[in-house]
Amino acid sequence: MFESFLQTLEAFRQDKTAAAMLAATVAVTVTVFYWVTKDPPLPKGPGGKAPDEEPEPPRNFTATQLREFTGTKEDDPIYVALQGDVYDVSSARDFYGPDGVYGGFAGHDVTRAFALNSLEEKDLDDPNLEDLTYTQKESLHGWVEKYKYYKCYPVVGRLVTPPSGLSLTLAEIAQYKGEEPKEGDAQTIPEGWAAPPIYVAVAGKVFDMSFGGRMFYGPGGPYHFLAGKDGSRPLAKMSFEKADAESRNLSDLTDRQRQTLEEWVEKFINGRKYPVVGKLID
Ligand SMILES: *[C@@H]1O[C@H](CO)[C@@H](O)[C@H](O)[C@H]1NC(C)=O
Ligand SMILES: CC(=O)N[C@H]1CO[C@H](CO)[C@@H](O)[C@@H]1O
Repeated sequence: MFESFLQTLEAFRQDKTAAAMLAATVAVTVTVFYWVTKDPPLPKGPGGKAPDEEPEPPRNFTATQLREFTGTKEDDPIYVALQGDVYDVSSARDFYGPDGVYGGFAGHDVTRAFALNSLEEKDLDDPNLEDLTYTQKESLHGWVEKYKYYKCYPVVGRLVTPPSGLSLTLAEIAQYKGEEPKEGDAQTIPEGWAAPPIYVAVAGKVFDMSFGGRMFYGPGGPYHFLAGKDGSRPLAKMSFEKADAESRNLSDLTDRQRQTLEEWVEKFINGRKYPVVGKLID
């Protein structure tokens, strides 16, 4: 259909007949109708461009995720973390870009380095601020003011250290669906986090999707049905079926589906770098 649409357009371009114009209109209408009425798309496989590649509202970053934002390519954003906030300093690419004097800061927590007015690598990503002198604290304060009020770099999120090494049952995971806790809920938003965690178990590992995946796994997102669940079967089968999301039985998966599952795990760990907070236990 697309091809014939192109041919019609070509005829139209050459200004052959008014009929071509009419045909083009019909083709466009049919195409639009097709896209509007077709089934909702299945989750895209790890090979394809995942829908969770789109821009996000403010989010929380792990240190590992922050490392990605060094502006290596011309249009890539450049982020640095200062006192827990992650700033988008892309507008100062001349300084923080790969060729800038502050290029080494890109993708790092610069809090201690800024307090010490240090360009040394060892002062990056060092959370220790206890030994700062009064002057160093003042210096840090000055940088924060500069970032916030003078440069007005946008804050894109928070730098957060997620838990790791937890052993979680399915019942425990079910409490972390990224929904705002209601009065009397056992689960609360951890200190320093704005958004509650979103746990999804995949092949025995428990990922927190709130680190950059909130649009997809959070409330209202297309994959929210996996939140608080063991997502292994639905992801392996690329299935939106409720029965798959409720089942943990993997015995009937085909080799291809098992491979797809492995690819998801690989994508979550090395691609999206969602933190693994622990393992799923029975
Ligand atoms: C898992 O699924 C297979 C194939 O459908 C079935 O034979 C088996 O009984 C199931 N196992 C459990 C524990 O439900
Ligand atoms: C969406 C999201 O999770 N972002 C939050 C990360 O945490 C900080 C503070 O804890 C919030 O301000 C962000 O909105």
